[in-house]
Amino acid sequence: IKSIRFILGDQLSVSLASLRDADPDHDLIVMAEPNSEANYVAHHRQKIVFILSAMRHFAHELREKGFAVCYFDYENQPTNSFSDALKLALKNHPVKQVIITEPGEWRIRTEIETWADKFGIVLDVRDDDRFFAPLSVFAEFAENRKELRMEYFYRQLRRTTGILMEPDGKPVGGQWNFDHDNRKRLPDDHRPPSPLTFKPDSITQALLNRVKQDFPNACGDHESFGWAVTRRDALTVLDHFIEHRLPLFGDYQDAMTVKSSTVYHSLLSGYINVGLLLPDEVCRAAENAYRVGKIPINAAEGFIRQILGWREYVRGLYWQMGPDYGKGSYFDARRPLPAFFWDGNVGMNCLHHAITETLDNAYAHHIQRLMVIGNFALLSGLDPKEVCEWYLAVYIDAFEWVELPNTFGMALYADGGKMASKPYAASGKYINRMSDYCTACQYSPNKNTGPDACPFNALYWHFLDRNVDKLGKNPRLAMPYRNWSRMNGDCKTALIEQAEHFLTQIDTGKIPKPSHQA
Ligand code: FAD
Ligand code: DLZ
Ligand code: SF4
Repeated sequence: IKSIRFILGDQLSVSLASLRDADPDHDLIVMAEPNSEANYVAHHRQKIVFILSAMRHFAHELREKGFAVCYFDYENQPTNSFSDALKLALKNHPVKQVIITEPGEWRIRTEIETWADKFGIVLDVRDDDRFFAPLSVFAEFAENRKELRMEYFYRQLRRTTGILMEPDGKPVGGQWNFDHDNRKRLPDDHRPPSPLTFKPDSITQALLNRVKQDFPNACGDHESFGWAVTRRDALTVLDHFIEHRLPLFGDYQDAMTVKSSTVYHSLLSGYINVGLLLPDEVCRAAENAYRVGKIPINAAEGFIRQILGWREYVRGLYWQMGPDYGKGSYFDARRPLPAFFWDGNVGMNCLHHAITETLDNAYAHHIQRLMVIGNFALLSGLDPKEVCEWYLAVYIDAFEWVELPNTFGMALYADGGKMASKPYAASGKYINRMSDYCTACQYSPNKNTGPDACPFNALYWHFLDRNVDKLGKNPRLAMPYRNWSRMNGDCKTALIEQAEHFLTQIDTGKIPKPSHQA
């Protein structure tokens, strides 16, 4: 054995930079399930089972290819950290060289940086080229720019990859963006098809049987586990999505409904983030479906923008901002996370659905994450640290490089606008326009004050009013501030009192529960 190839839980791709030149005769693969990774937040039980099962299947695949895999599972060979696992591996196989692909978060990057000195080895850390853009390309993009915006980075990547581009350098369909076509409400009689799920095999089932007792800090329900855990099954999900869901993905991209927790979304984020699917193959499959006439341009562009645009942008931003991104709070928000984030027991029907579905499935789609839960956290002034920890824990796809910019930057605007040009703050009228949640809610989206007024309405004005120093000059908020200033004094006072009453209900834990439980 000449070298160790250390593979992390979100690096399950055979084409990984640190695997593609590996040689079964000379390289030892090391993988581990350390205590540190299971416990840095109260991960959802499905997330733990998903990652561990996918890792175990991946190790099996590598063994079938002839590799020796030294696998530290949590049951039989427990370890405290990745460093601990490497130390044990080196004890049995004292090699000079360790090869790894750069990890997905600062915490582990810092840990790995100690390895060369600590273990007296040569450490080869390779770029993670599963992304479209190397980090140096983002750094160059960011250089000399006063503000960073996704749209420009996305267009740059469309050009360099040629995805959805005409030979003459123009975007396919004549526009870069079809967002205005992608804001339809789901018709009342329309029920989206169910996504593809899988019956757990013996490896997954064994983990499901033990997850509750072995990971007592974990949250959420594991009963509904239907995730793919191998590349083969993840590819089947991709095909199924392209065939049955992508055609209407664009139209209903922003829609929310009690009838479906997934609408037309792909549910591919977990697979892409752990490496079972590659972003390039996912985008090319969507592009191909458009080019052969199976899907409209608003679906193809809308979907590809999420991966080639947002996913690449947030990854670049995470590393560009440095290890302190995520500390502090632009609005000085300090309210603790309400207990209902852990059980969904809240009477606001939109929030009740979004949180309950999250805890049941380790999944909520983007608009639920951003415009319901995130919007609530922003308007109520919840502490960004606690909110970010919650998001990092509860979703199947949550890894810090992607979770943090989305939560801290996009949803909470806690970075003061480094990630997004304005806070995604909205009243109940937005939620009512894009969903059917309000019909069965004890509150009314059309009322601003009174016991049955939608709390989002007064909170929205309270948020703008209390942050006027920080947001009053933002041109994108000129209209709501103008409306606020034109409102008469009594009206303003009533709204502020209404919001403060509600905030007190949060602080005292007396926020109304769903009416059937009240
Ligand atoms: P689809 O709607 O089908 O989108 C297709 C793909 O595009 C996704 O699979 C994902 O790979 C990518 N994508 C879409 N939006 C984003 C985005 N904003 N940033 C990065 N990639 C994106 N995504 C994560 O992968 N991990 C997270 O921890 C995470 N946390 C989030 C927290 C908040 C507060 C918000 C607002 C968004 C977060 N997102 C996160 C982004 C997005 O909500 C999820 O990627 C998406 O909901 C996953 O479901 P899907 O695969 O069905 O996505
Ligand atoms: C999130 C997670 C969990 C729960 N467990 C493991 C594990 O047992 N082994 C592992 O290698 N990775 C795990 N992960 C993912 C890591 O916390 C981390 O986010 C990535 O490895 C960073 O690249
Ligand atoms: Fe949510 Fe308000 Fe609608 Fe109730 S009325 S579902 S709280 S937006």
